[in-house]
This record gives sequence, structure tokens and C-alpha cells, in this order.
Amino acid sequence: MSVIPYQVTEEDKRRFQEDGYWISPKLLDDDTIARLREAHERIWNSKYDGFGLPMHHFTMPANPHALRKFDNGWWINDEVHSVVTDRNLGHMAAELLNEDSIRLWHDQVIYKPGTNGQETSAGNVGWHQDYGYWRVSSTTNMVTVWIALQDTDLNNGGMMTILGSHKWGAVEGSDTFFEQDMGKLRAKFATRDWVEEPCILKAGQASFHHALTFHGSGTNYSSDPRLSVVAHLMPGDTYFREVRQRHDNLKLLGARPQPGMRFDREEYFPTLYTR
Ligand SMILES: O=C(O)CCC(=O)C(=O)O
Repeated sequence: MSVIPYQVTEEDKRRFQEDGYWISPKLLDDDTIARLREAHERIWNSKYDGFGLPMHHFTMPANPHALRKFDNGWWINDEVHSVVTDRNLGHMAAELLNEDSIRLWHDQVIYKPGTNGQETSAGNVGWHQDYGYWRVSSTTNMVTVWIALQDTDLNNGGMMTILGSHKWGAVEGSDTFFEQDMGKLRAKFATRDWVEEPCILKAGQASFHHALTFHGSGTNYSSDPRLSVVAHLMPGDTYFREVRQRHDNLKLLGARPQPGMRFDREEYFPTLYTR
């Protein structure tokens, strides 16, 4: 199982640099998509591959419309492991970020239940910047690869990005993934041109968004869950920047992490690609 290779073009890079996101061609074949959909099933039923433990203990939310999210699925699922550490994914990220090597920062396995037309904000992902959570990272030059495991648009709760918002820098208080009042967040952050761009993806396509690009998502009105696997990727030489905010990845540097330490322990931050 692997990601279908694609050579990022100058035009793709220009789009990414200008818009803060880029939508890839289909990167997974149908068999891989089916296996990742099964991987979801296994993960939500606490069926784990290998002998490791999950990074966090996942408990099923009480609200059936709530978003389910699992960090570092690659630790306990072979299919997720294979995709989020794939060299071809790393190559595309290296091209878009203009970096020589790419490592995995962490992954996410995300399940947004369908509401069958019901109006609820329980599955919303609030407008946020990924770097709002990643301030311990020495660089903002990071990218999120959001891979759709079904055709995805606004009807089934697809993501939206704010065009060009990666040029706004790291905005204070942008760690708002879990806030679900999109209007309130828009009022807070829309101090500049706020253009919402839907990420419309066929199954197996991915959107690549810059760590500073504002994004979020609304209700999945369909009757099926919206499934995705997400890889957050960083340059190979990223290190711990001293800052008040904490991040779980600091634990992976040892008991007493020091600013300047690189996130380069291969067993936690695997290299996807080196030029
Ligand atoms: O799945 C979503 O709707 C949002 C996911 C997200 O915020 C991300 O992958 O960075």
C-alpha cells in the first residue's frame, strides 16, 4: 500500500504559496481507501495492531454527532502507518515547503458523523490555525495533508480554508479547533479579507494546507460519516522553540526537554523524505 507518486509542478507551488493550500490529484487507489476505511472501524473499536499503546486513551463521545479524533493512529494501526509515513507524501510536502527533508510531526484519524439533515454544531471544527497549537516548533513552515476517504464537499462537512490567511502570521488565540461557534470565531479572526474556500475532494485526493492557514468545517448533513486520515508534516531539522505553550510532542523529547532539541528521534518523528 502506498501513496501514488505525483510530481508537484511550479504552478502547484505557486498556488500553495499564494492561497495557503493546494489540492492534489487522487493519491490513493480504491483498495487503499477501502483499507483505510477498515482501519477507522478497527481504531474506533479499540482494535490495535502491534504491541504499542495509543498516545491517548480514546473514549467514544456521548453525543452521537460529536467529532471523533485520534492522534498518532500510526502507533497502533498498520494502514495509517503506511500512508502517513509514505515517501511520496513527504516528497510532495518537500516541494511545497521548499525543504530538503520532511518528518512526521503527528497524524490524526478523524471521523465526523453524518446527521442526516439534522442541524447541529456538534461535529464542527472551529476556525483555527494549526500552528496555534504548534508554537513549540521552531518553524511555521509546516503542512497538513488532509486525505479524504470518500468524496467530500460542504454537504458532508468538508473543510474550508481562508484564502491567503497563511500570510497573516501566527495569530494570537488561534488554537480554536474545539470551539464550535463558527460565526463567533469568524467575528474574532476576520479582521482582514475573509474568503472561505471549500475543499472539494474526491475520495483519495488530499488538501495540503500551510500551518498558518485558517481552516475549519461544519455539519455533515449526509447520512454517512466523513472519514479522513491526516498527516501533519515538518521540515527534518525542526527543533523545540522556547515558548509558554506546551505540546504533547515535547514528552517525546524525554523527561526534561530543552529548547533547541530537535524533533528528530526517528521512532517518534519518522523521516518521510530526504532529497
Ligand atoms: O477535519 C476537519 O474538518 C479539520 C481538520 C483539521 O483541522 C486539520 O486537519 O488540520
